[in-house]
Amino acid sequence: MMVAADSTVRPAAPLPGRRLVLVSHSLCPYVQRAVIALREKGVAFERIDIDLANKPAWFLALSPLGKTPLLLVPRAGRFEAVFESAAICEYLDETEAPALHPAEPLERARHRAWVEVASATLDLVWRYYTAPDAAALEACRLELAARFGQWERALSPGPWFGGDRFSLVDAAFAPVLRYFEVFDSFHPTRLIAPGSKLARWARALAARPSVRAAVSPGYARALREFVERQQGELGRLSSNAPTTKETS
Ligand SMILES: N[C@@H](CCC(=O)N[C@@H](CS)C(=O)NCC(=O)O)C(=O)O
Repeated sequence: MMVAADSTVRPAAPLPGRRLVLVSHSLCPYVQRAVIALREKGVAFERIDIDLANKPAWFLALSPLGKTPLLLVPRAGRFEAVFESAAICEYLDETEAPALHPAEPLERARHRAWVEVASATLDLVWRYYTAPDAAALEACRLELAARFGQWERALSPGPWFGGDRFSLVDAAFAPVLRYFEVFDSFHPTRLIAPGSKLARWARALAARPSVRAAVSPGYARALREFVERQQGELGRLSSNAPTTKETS
């Protein structure tokens, strides 16, 4: 998924230190997963936001697909780079307490599979905010509604995806649901039925400190500006609606 080109710094190559470094982009939903995992575990890290429209050479040398997030792990005076959000979150889960994946193998496999569902949904979200006209937007909304219906059936009674423990699945879905907090503020999608398990889950995720800290205070405005630059139907609806009140 391609994201915004501006409002990012262009750092020099990070110098090896003792802390983990998360190479990020301010709007990237996959980065948010890694930040949430790091914060849930209370691990100190440095976040470096880069410009994905002008990728630094050091980043391209470390990230085979040229994508954020990238986790730089200090090792013997240099950095080892871990790429792909799932690999990063799994690495953090294997090295830092508390465990965010369930211990039971079948339940863990189910959680890993649902992380993939969250990733596939991010592709659909991209199609939603780039849909060229009202008919395409509505077609994507209906696809999303079918997905959201699946989640409602898969969700535990709560508060989290699998029950009473926050997990990596929660970290993977939180950025998906955050999009709709912003989109619904100017064009209601009616994807989350009031009183549903999904509504309660979305509220719990939005209030979770690790989730709130995964984006900067200007996120909602920056996301709307980014969507408006896509010049699709949702961007037009955003331009014609009042400014978002910041919720993050
Ligand atoms: N499968 C990757 C997806 C990461 C991804 O798509 N990152 C986007 C930003 S949200 C990116 O870096 N895009 C730049 C590009 O594709 O050139 C993951 O889970 O980490």
